[in-house]
Parts: sequence; structure tokens; C-alpha cells
Amino acid sequence: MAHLTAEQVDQFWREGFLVIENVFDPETDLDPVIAEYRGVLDRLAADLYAAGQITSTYDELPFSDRLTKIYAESGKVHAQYFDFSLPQDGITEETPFWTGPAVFNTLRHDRVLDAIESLIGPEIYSNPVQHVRLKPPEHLTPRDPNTGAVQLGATPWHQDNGVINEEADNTEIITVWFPLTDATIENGCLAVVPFSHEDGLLPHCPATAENKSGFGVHIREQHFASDQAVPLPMKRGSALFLTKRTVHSSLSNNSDHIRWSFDLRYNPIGAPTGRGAFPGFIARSKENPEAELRDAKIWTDLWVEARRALAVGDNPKFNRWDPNSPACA
Ligand SMILES: O=C(O)CCC(=O)C(=O)O
Ligand SMILES: [Fe+2]
Repeated sequence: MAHLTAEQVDQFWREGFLVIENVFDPETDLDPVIAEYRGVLDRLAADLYAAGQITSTYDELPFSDRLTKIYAESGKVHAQYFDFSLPQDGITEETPFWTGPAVFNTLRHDRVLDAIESLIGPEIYSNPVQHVRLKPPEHLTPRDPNTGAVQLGATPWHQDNGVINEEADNTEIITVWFPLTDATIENGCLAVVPFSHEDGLLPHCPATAENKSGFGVHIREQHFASDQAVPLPMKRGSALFLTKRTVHSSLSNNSDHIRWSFDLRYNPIGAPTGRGAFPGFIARSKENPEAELRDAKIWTDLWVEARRALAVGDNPKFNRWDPNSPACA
């Protein structure tokens, strides 16, 4: 069991974040995930090779070099192949995603759920706002042909509350971020602004072609104490817990290897998740343990069904922000 101490719970709510070491056993918890993703990369390589977009499947390269090479040669970051979520637009019945058993076990990991239970109680829903992030070295990452920006780089300043819909503004959503390989200042670890969660939901600016401060929904630096930001290098096995209002970002990957992380979210069962078009599941319930989802295949089926519905239906709205608001000037 890894329930948090009373001091850790206090620190989390006071500062807005908490790093816990040894949440995961690197060999028994994280290596199976890495092994599973080798198969995903094999599939991507085979597909791109068959489509004539790469000249070799690069089987002989280690994972990091192989992924980087395949992205660079094909001129595209294929993040969606690996992600255990769907994109926010352009979904078709063929949109790839990966919801394998090793990933599923990680979402249901006892020590993660114990820590979450210490923060929000024992009725725990796995929120579908969740990602794997495999960030190649920035100097080798393909760039957008129109803007020249790297296709996947530093994550701009934001609160996770800013990237979900209003209906979940009162849901107690906890983010869990952890690296699959050590996260360092050089390779693009997370940075957080302590105490920033106390100032409510800040104005975010959606991505536009003219964004100077990076791509994706972000907060302009005049709206928070950016000089108070602290980078959080983390060893593999550690996990970072964030409130949904803690301002955070990630640094650029200036190393020669990928930066690899998962970010998961949990909220009390029954509360709006903020992305109702995507499926979550009951990860832990003391009241009704039979309602817990324990089968990775069913989890995959939920995502396949959501993809089917989104492929034919209207695209849901995923954020509330206006690029022309004064806060984005
Ligand atoms: O890993 C990153 O670059 C960003 C992660 C993030 O924003 C999150 O986990 O909420
Ligand atoms: Fe975030």
C-alpha cells in the first residue's frame, strides 16, 4: 500500500503538486509497458514502409533511435499511433490508438490508486484525458512545413482545467505524470508553478497560427508568477501529482534521446470528466468492487466504440477559449 501521509496530503493541497518516489517498480511495472510499445513501433514501421514513406523499418535500432529516425525520415510525428486516447478532430474509423494490457495495468496500478484515494477518497474513476508522450530530440523532430515549428516540442504553460470542458470545472481531477525513462532538465522534464492553483482558472489562449508562445492551449506569462516556476527532474519510478489548477509546462528536449512519459487523470466516480465523448472507467470502488473494470479488452472496446461514434458524428467542442480575447493579446 502506498497511501500518502497526512503531511504529503497537506503539502499537495498547499503547494498544488507532489512528487513521490518509488511509486512504480521500474522492472516489473515500467519495462512491460516499454516492451508493449516496441510492438506498436513495429506496426508503425511496417505501415510506413508499406506506404513507401520510409526506406527501412530500422528493426536493428534501439527504441529511441528507431522512433526518432522513423519520424524524421517520414517527416511526421506519429504520436497518435502510441496514444491511449483519441485526437480532438479528424477522427475516422481508422484513427490509430494503443490501449494494450500493460498500459491498462498502469492505469489500475495499486500504488497510484492508493495515492489518489488519499486525495479524493476510494470511489475512483479513470478520467479519459490521458496521454503517452514520446518526445523526440528537438533537433531531430520534423517541423511543420507551414510554420516551421517543431511538430512535438515543449508543452506551453497551462492548467489541465483549461483543456477540458466547463462541465468538469467543479470535478476534483488529479493528474498523475510519470516518466518511463528518467526525465531531466536537458530532455524536457515538467516545470510547475507552486501555489498557482490558488488563483482559480486562468485565461487560456487556443492555438493559432500566430501563437508566439508555442502550440496548444496556453496561458500568457503575464497571468501567473512565471518567475516562480520550478523544473522537476524525475527518476523513472517516481510520479508527480498535480491539481487541475496547478500551472505547469514541459521543457524542450535538448538531448539526443526521446523523453517518454504518461499522464493520467482520476476523479470521483459520477463526476463529469470534461471530455464526455471519451470513455473512462471505474478504477477502484470500495462501495462496489464488482463495478471495477479489470479487463483491458473491454477498455479497448470502449475506445473503439467511441471512435466509431466520433467518426460519423459531429466533432465535439474540446475547449472554451477565444483567441481574440484581451487575455490573448
Ligand atoms: O508531458 C508534457 O509535456 C506535458 C504534460 C502535461 O501537461 C500534463 O501531464 O498535464
Ligand atoms: Fe497538463
